[in-house]
Formats: sequence, structure tokens, C-alpha cells
Amino acid sequence: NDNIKVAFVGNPNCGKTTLFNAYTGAKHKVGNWPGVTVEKKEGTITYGDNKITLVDLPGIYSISPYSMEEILTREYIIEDDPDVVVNIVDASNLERNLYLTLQLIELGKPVIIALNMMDVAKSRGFVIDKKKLSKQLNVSVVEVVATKKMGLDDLLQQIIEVSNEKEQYKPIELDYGNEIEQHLIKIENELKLQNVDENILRWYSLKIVENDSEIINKLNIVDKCNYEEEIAKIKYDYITNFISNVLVNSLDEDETFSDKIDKIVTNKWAGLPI
Ligand code: GDP
Ligand code: K
Ligand code: MG
Repeated sequence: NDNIKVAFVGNPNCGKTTLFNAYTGAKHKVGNWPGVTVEKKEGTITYGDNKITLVDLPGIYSISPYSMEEILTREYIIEDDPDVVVNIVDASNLERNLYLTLQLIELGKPVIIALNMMDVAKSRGFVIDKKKLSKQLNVSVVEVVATKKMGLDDLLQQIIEVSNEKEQYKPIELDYGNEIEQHLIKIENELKLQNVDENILRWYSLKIVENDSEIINKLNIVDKCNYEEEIAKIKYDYITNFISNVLVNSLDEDETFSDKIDKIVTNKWAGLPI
């Protein structure tokens, strides 16, 4: 089989590097991304007949153009064409982590959710319905515990399966409402005339209506509106609407004192009500 190229993407501290190291051990290269001082780690492993190259990308919360880490992550996914994007998700902070997941899905490459920190999630009484999550987002979902090297084979098998079926992959598309969708159609038509690849049309169009300066400069198309806030809100609403079907927190009624403190700290950090 050909080499399968996999991008590891996730929020800071979701366990990306731990998972990457669990697979590659000492067999990886550390360098810098071209032109910037952000570390780049890459390693190739063999699994059955497959060679799989893993790339550990920097931790990010979003794929806006507001930091070098976000820009190089999205450029890597668009330009370097990984076969699969593995989105490492901190299962004990599912709802907050899924905001990045929705953005990754919009990039059009097949996504696998690696639900990491399942030990922490379980100890807090969270029960995650993997099937429902998978169905809701039309992506594969695999549970892992990077520190205990649990679920590593399951994830590799999913990577191979998803990579083999990548031509058939069809990402979910959020409905941004009539007004925004009209803008998107218009921009997509303009981009088609510039021979922009079909799979990335919607993402570029979304970035243009979000007034993303980097993409606007690159493609030379301007939309006079700026729907950045609306689009973010629609993503959050989408997650809020399905999360209770996917996630059960059985400690809610009867949580321990340290759980309560933990939640306050977490929410404060995420800018949520405490
Ligand atoms: P990164 O910022 O995404 O690269 O995250 P790291 O790999 O540096 O991990 C952040 C912290 O979480 C470290 O202290 C890890 O040991 C810890 N960690 C990673 N995966 C797990 C896991 O599955 N369970 C638990 N309990 N801790 C984990
Ligand atoms: K870290
Ligand atoms: Mg790291």
C-alpha cells in the first residue's frame, strides 16, 4: 500500500504529543515548520502492510487566521493533502473541543475523532455515545487513552479504513441560514471560474464571508459582509443542540467538591459562565 499521511490536530493539552510519541517512540524527526519557530514532529510507522506517516501539528482552538499555529495547520491540511485528519479530542471537555472539530470537518478531508482522556472522562462519570457522535458528524470515533497506550490499534485500523474510502467521504454541511448561504453560493460560483478545487470551495467561501484577510488576499475575492460572529454562533448552537444526546454526565446531580472546583476552573478558562 501507499504511504498514508495523517495529521494530528487538536486543542492544546488534549494529548496529541503523548499519542504521537506512543506510536512513534524515538523514531521521529523534530524540526521547524518552514519560516516559523513552531516545532514540527513527523514520524513513520509500519502497521501490517501499511506505512503511516504521522504529523503532530500545534495545539489550536480554531482555524482562523489569528495565529501562526492556526494558519500553518490549515495550510498543512489544504496544501500537503493528508489522507486523514485525526482530531484528538479531550473527552473530558467534549463540548468545548467540538468547536474545532466542526471547523476541521469543513476543510473537507476525512476526519477521525480520537476521544482521548477517556480515563478522565469515565472517572468524572461522563458517558459518551460514540455511535451518536459519529452519526451526528459523519466521522469515525475511536476511544483512546494515550498515556496508557489504549486504543492505539483501533485508531490505526480506522485510519487505514477511512483512508481507503476517502474518495467516497462526504462531510456534513452546517446550514448557515438563507442570507449567509446566498453569499456562499455566489462566492462558490466565482471561485469555480478560478478553477478552485471542488472539495475546498465551501471552506474558502466561508472564510471569505468571515472576512478572513489571509484567504481574501490569496484568492482576491471580497464579500462586503462580515458574518464571522454569526458563523461561530451557529457552530456553537449546533453543538449545544446535539451534545445532550451524545454526552451524559452522571455526576451532575452529585458531584464531588473537587469536581465542582475543576468545572469552575475549566469554565473560567474557556470563558464560559461559572
Ligand atoms: P498536547 O498539548 O496535545 O500535545 O498534549 P500532551 O500530549 O502534552 O498532554 C497533555 C497532558 O495530558 C500531559 O500531562 C499528558 O501526560 C496528559 N495526557 C495525555 N493523554 C492522556 C490520557 O489519555 N489520560 C490522562 N489521564 N492523561 C493524558
Ligand atoms: K502541552
Ligand atoms: Mg504537544
